[in-house]
Amino acid sequence: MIYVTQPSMPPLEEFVEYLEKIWESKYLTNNGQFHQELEKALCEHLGVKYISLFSNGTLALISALQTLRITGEVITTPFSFVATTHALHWNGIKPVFVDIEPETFNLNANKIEAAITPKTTAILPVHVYGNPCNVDKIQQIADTYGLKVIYDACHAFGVNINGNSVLNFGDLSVLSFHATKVYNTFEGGAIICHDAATKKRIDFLKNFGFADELTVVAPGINAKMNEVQAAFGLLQLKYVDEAIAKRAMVAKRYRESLKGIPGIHFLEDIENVSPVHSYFPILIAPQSFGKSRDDVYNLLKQNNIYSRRYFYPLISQFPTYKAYESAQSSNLPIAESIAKQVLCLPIYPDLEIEQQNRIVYLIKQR
Ligand code: T4K
Repeated sequence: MIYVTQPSMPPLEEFVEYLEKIWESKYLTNNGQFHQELEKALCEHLGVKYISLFSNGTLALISALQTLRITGEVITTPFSFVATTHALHWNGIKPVFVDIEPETFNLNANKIEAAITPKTTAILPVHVYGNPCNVDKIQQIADTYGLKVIYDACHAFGVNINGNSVLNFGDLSVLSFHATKVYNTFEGGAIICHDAATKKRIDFLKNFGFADELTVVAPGINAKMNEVQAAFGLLQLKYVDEAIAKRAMVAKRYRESLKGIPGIHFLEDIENVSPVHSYFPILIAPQSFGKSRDDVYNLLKQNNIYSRRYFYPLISQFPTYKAYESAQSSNLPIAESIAKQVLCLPIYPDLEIEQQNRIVYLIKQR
């Protein structure tokens, strides 16, 4: 069985040492020792000022919107995991979908202004597959119109632009540490912010709104990362660079073996961006390739290879969102076209060359 991803697991005996410490301390959650250590270690590793750990990325997104008191309408992309828009819905915010760029599959910054109304309060773009959005242009629009920017950076752990973390752009960025991500804590997530006051508010919000034993300053939620997750995170951090280097090898082999095949297109690395190879998406154009994306998906599946059609269907096509004016096909031609063609191939550090050769062999079958 080959899945689209497989978490890289650190040596079990090393994890047992952490577990023994948790057993000794009997401190299992709520800003424990490993939690504090991980926040510090991640700030250093990622090159960011403040990070607040969460139990998963979805709760981090929901809380990020609460942190900045976002209301009304928010401009976002339909080409993402459904949690991006769900986070708006859970906050009673109306998503306004804007089409994506054909080059990066990210929210098209040139189309944002036309979607702004008096009710718009923020922009929620996604660095899809870890490829950075047009951060400068998005900030320029946000400054002009007085909007907040919250990046869904769930695919962008460790991504830098000219050596600067992509997480340093916008007002807040949100990470996911789900098992399927480049860096994982089983389940987990984080919000990155740039000042101590905001970090304080985020920390209150993820712990029911408690500021101290007797003071509740806001209607918070329980989104705390526990000590087992944090310990796993500390251990994973030791191995994450090695894992990314192995992913880079997998990506390179796909590129070499799928290059030049009519009807198959893949994203090139972007200049000045250090990629982490969260995913390896390809586009399959049926007319020139001779088979559709779903033909390839099914052929792989028959051979116990489970690729994924991230992100199909588009979020705008789900029942909760499809009635919105911005969700209509005429507004999202690029996203609709990409969603029909995209297939994410298996990519993870332990994917063996023979397994990868078999995947490529099957894709090339006519
Ligand atoms: N924003 C964006 C842009 C996101 O991509 C995500 C999550 C979020 C927000 C929300 O963050 P979290 O709340 O999840 O932290 C997965 C993940 O559940 C989700 O985290 C991820 N994005 C999304 C893109 O993919 P599924 O339902 O496709 O994954 P699942 O659980 O079926 O796993 C895929 C394959 O990976 C499995 O078939 C087998 C393999 N696998 C999976 C797990 C969980 C393993 O080998 N081991 C495992 O432990 O959603």
